[in-house]
Formats: sequence, structure tokens, C-alpha cells
Amino acid sequence: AVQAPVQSLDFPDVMQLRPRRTPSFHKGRAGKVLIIGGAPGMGGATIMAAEAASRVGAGTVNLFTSPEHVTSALVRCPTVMVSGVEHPVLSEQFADSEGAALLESMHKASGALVLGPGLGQGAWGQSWVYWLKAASTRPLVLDADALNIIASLPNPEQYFHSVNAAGLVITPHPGEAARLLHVSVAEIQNDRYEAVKQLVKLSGALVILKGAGTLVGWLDAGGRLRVEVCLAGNPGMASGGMGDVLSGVLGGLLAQGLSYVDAGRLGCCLHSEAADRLTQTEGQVGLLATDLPPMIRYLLHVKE
Ligand code: NPW
Ligand code: AMP
Ligand code: MG
Repeated sequence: AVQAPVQSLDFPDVMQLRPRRTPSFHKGRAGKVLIIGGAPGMGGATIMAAEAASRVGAGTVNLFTSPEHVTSALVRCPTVMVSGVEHPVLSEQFADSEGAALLESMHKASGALVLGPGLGQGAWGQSWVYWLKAASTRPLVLDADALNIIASLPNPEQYFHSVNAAGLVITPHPGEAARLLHVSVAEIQNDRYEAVKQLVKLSGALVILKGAGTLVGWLDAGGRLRVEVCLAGNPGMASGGMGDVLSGVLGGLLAQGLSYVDAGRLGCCLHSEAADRLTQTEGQVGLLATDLPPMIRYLLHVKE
């Protein structure tokens, strides 16, 4: 339920925000995305995010993942540069040459960062969350286990507000939102407008509260809360990996220079509209997250 009147995102209107290319365009202009995640057992999440970031037009995509996922990532997406990182060694005590080398390669690889899909909540994931707060001055998308780790900190608000990122986007589903706000999933769903309002207050970010009727909320330049609803999307999207693809889409749009508000609004529309187009012809059951990126590419191409 959405208890306050909110404007709906208009697809043709939002499509005006899509990235465009001039004849002399080159990959350096299309930006860089760094996706971090893929703890053992969840390598697919970041591979899907990386593929989505590529399909939305990012110039280069880097993936830092567990060493065991490097081969599968390269086989699936040879366009992506994949590095296996055994130990993030990112705490202050490791500010030595290994940590410095990782930091340098991170800075080279990232115009925008995506952290969370398949990250896990163990020491490996926690190190990245701890360290990115200070290390990233780039636009940052936090999703999934990054949000779960932040939710378990003594003061999540303090974490969010100390993030250095040039633009912060968080993409909780109702379960992740419930953990961040320390309420039940039912409470989130009973008043999704209030939930998005509280999440914006907590994080200061552009918040994408996922699920049927995804809400996009942020504070405008005057500090007023803005909330819009994405009415596209369907239950065919209730399958593993859909959110991971959205994270990659957002990272790809941010890398191409869209503001965090524009990236969030356009990214949600593209993601949900792609699912609607695919289910029109093939039905909802059996829709795969990996089906979306080619359709998203098609939507970016068609004239409004
Ligand atoms: P319930 O049960 O209804 O009360 P989790 P996850 C709720 C990775 N993945 N509407 C729901 O609550 C992710 O990236 C890897 C209402 C449920 O209990 C993460 O890193 C994949 N409620 C990690 O797995 C593919 C909703 O949230 C809880 C809701 C764990 O992420 C899969 C479930 O959320 C996955 O993406 C909705 N629309 N949506 C891979 N191939 O590598 C969720 N809930 O416990 O955070 O688990 O989302 O699967
Ligand atoms: P995640 O739970 O992180 O994999 O994200 C699931 C994605 O699918 C989000 O973008 C949701 O908004 C979308 N989604 C899931 N179920 C539905 C639904 N019934 N209607 C519309 N969108 C949905
Ligand atoms: Mg998810």
C-alpha cells in the first residue's frame, strides 16, 4: 500500500534521460563501472550485475570477486575485466603495499561502484563495506548484503552519512528495508511511502524500495522529499537475480554521467519495462534475470 499521493514515473518522459553518443564518442567517455561481490556460492549475482552494466552502455566494466568465480565470469562475459580477490585486506592495519595496490586498481577501474549483490555477510563482505565508505568518492550503489551488513552495524545512519560517494543509491527489497529500519516486512509493505521516507532520512541517499510498485525517493535541492512510483514490472520478476541486474543497470548509468536521481529513475523504468515487454510474448513464469539485459538494450535504442 502507498498511503500518500505520489507521481508515477512516465516511461517516455524518463527515456529522455538516456545516455546519448556523438559520432566521435569513445569508450573512455562511456565511463567505468566496478562491481564488487560474489562470495563463494553467489558468484552469479555479480556476473549478472556486470553483464547488465555492459548492456546499458558502460565503456568498461571491472569485476572484483572471489577467485573461484573468475573463470565462470570470464566465460559468461569476456567483455568484463575480472579480478579474483582472496582477502580484501582493507582494514587500516593492512594499509601496506598489498592494500595500496588494491586501492590503486580500484580507483583505476571505477567511475561508479556497485557493492552488495552476492556479497555475503561474512568477513569478506564486511571488509568491503568497511573500507568503501572512506575509499569511494565515486557514485555508489549499495544493494543486498551491503545493506544487510550496514543494518547490523550499531549506527547505520552514521555509516551512510560518512560515505564519501559523489552520489549514493540504495536499492533495498522489502526484506532489506525491514532490516535497515528494524521493523517487520509487513510493516514496510503496509505503508511503503512511510518506509521510503524513513529510508531517505536514514541514508540521505536516493532510495529505490523494490517490489510491486517500486518507489523511488530522494531529497530535492531544497531538501524536500520527492517520491515517485514505477507502475511497470510484474510477478514474472519474482525470481533470483532480478535485483542484481538492477544494480548493474544503475552502475552503468551512473558511470555514463547520469546524476544519481536520473540514474535511479531511468534505471527502474528500463528494468521493469523490459520485464513487461518480455512477459507480453512469453508469459511470466520462467522469466530469467539474464533475459532482461538484451531487452534493456533494445529499449535504449527504440525511439520514444
Ligand atoms: P518474507 O519471507 O516475505 O517475509 P534475503 P535474497 C523479503 C544474492 N543472490 N516483497 C522476504 O520476506 C543477493 O544478491 C544471489 C515482500 C524474504 O524473507 C544477496 O546477496 C543470486 N518481501 C543474497 O543472495 C541470486 C520481500 O526478503 C526476504 C520481497 C541474499 O538475497 C539470488 C528475502 O531476502 C540472490 O539475488 C518482496 N518483493 N523481496 C545468485 N545467482 O548468485 C524480498 N522480500 O533474505 O535478503 O535474500 O534477496 O535472496
Ligand atoms: P531482488 O529481490 O533484489 O532480486 O529484486 C527483485 C526485483 O524484481 C526488484 O526490482 C523488484 O521490484 C522486482 N519485482 C519482484 N517482484 C515483483 C512484482 N510482483 N511486481 C513488480 N516487480 C517485482
Ligand atoms: Mg537482491
